[in-house]
Amino acid sequence: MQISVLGIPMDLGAGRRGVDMGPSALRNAHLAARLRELGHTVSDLGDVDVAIPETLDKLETGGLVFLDSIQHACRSAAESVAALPEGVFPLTLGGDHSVSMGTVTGNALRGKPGGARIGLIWVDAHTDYNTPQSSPSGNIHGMPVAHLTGLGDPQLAGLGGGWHMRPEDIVMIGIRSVDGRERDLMREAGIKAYTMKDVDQLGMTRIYEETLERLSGTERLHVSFDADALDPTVCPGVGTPVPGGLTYREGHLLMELLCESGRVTSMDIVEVNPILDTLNQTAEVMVGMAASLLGQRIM
Ligand code: 5AB
Ligand code: MN
Ligand code: MN
Ligand code: MN
Repeated sequence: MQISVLGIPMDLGAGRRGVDMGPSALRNAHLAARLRELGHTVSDLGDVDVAIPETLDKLETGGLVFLDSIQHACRSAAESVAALPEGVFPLTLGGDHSVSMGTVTGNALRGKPGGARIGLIWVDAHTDYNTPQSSPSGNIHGMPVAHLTGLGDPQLAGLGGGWHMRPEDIVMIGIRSVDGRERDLMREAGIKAYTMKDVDQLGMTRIYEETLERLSGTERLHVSFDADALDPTVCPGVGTPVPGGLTYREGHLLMELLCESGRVTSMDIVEVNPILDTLNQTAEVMVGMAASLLGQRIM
């Protein structure tokens, strides 16, 4: 397969600095070499232009912090991804999770100007379904999924023109931190979330099977993998750690099964924070997750 790597070195949407170094940490963890070993052709497209926070006025448009610059970076990411030829697998590297507003939009619009029906598998400790009104922090990285479904700020919800995700085409896995009003919005939208309790009770294989069944009507599948879905002992380099996360093997098993499905057409790796990490462990683990999704087998 042909894989195109694109970095979005942005931490404007997060409360803590450092995830802007995520793309560099992932490249240093030998991302391209690992994927080439699997027989893929890998081309690195470099990074999207992202503003440096020190050069900005924090409240650009009143209200949301760094709104204009986040919109700009997400739009560039969406345009770069949408321009890739069909058949190429975009592997997009964050950056904080607000980058996924751009990547998912770009993947939906690729080769289909009105937008394809895309299924979204959101692997995360958090549901990221806040709106500017419901958010306890104001941080945009807690809001990308809401904006993909058309809620929230029109500047961010409008990235795909008239295109939006259908809430029934979203499945979240690894969830263990949801804010009060965010939970109500999730229920109203009817988004399926497998919590850590579900992971314990059902096991990852059953969750995978139900997820594929649920998303069987979609044309393409995108995996958005937030490093904080994994337990903080596995991925310590994240800004919003929550105890009780996915084990190393649960993460790999999900990626291995999704690989076998042959249905996944794009992936994000986000929220890797080298400042908070132990010797680049988190980037190395996340490169392993991408390798499993893209064909690495034990035997
Ligand atoms: B992440 C929180 N729900 O909105 C908020 O890491 C955390 O992309 C969001 O999942 C975490 O600020 C965003 C409290
Ligand atoms: Mn997230
Ligand atoms: Mn998260
Ligand atoms: Mn985070």
